[in-house]
Amino acid sequence: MKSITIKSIELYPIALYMVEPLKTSFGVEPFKAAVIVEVVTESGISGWGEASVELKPGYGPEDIVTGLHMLRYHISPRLVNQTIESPVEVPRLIHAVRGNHHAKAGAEAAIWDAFAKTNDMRLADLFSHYAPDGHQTTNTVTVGVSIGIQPSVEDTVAIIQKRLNEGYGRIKLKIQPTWDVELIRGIRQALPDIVLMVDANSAYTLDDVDHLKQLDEFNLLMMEQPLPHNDILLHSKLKPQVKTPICLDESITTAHDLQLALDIDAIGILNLKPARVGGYSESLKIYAICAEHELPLWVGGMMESGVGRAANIAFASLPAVNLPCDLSATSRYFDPDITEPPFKLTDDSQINVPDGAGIGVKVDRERLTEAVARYNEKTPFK
Ligand code: OSB
Ligand code: MG
Repeated sequence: MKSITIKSIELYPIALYMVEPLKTSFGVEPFKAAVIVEVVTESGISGWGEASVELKPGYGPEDIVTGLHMLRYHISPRLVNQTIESPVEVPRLIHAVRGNHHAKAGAEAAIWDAFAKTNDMRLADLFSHYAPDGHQTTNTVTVGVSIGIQPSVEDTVAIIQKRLNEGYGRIKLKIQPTWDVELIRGIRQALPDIVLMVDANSAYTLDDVDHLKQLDEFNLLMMEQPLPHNDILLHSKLKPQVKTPICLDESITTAHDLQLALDIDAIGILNLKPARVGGYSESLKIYAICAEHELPLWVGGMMESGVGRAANIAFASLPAVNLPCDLSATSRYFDPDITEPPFKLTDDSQINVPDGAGIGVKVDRERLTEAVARYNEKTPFK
């Protein structure tokens, strides 16, 4: 494959209004914040990536200002002028920068896109190339939708109904200790057969075991990240006490974390977010471990713009991703997005991988400029 030489890196902090905000156990964001990364190669190709940093360090430790800072002063300088023979070399180039996974993932993603475009390949095929032998892209991703905390059970049923009508075959509800058993009981009364799961975003402690056991009767697909973000050990103590499968999100930030979670039997399912683990190179390592151990796997999201979502969709088309992903249609997130064409849901709750090279969707520069202006106007960090 052809190598790329990075000539420059442009950073665009953006704000996009969400069609439907996502209230979680740690709060709600007024808009979707992210840093869009453009890597320009010596031969004039632009690769796009998204550092999906938010406004509050609630899900992860970064925010948009730290993301911008790390990208500008610590990550980009290590990449500009480098010749890259393979995108899996990137983590080594920025290894001296500790942590800051979302920022690193944004830069790495832009390089993956530039590399795929330089070699006139779809990103999905490039990921397949680095996946275990025989793991070709399936060209489609089975998806679900993530629904935030609503004021009442009735409101929640109404939104679920709307999403079911749009074609989503799996519903994820955000929960918190004051809003869980009663909510799920109400949903199950109205909708006994839907594929349903919950995400606690680390809101519980091991003292809540008896409380969490009450969710066992509702036939949930899984319970995502019930316990603290940095505590794999506690999840190993919870897992044998509940019937609902335990899915880890926040706790798994490296391939090493996943190996540990498997070794101590703390995990039943993995939500892999490429941003959380620092990019697609680490994601491919994690993917290979999941495939080897037959650990059920799906790809999560950070309410990414089309730039971040396109790459995640390409990754999620790998065959060992075998549960519905949090990669919904564009209409669930933004109107309009900064990319074209929008991602659409098929009748069987799937999204197709686009045909074009790289991420396969085009960045609309005018909308990108508007989104940067919106960020500069609305940012609380002036
Ligand atoms: O915990 O999975 C999460 C969004 C932002 C931060 C954390 C999470 C989420 C989601 C989003 O649930 C799902 C999506 O991108 O559709
Ligand atoms: Mg989650």
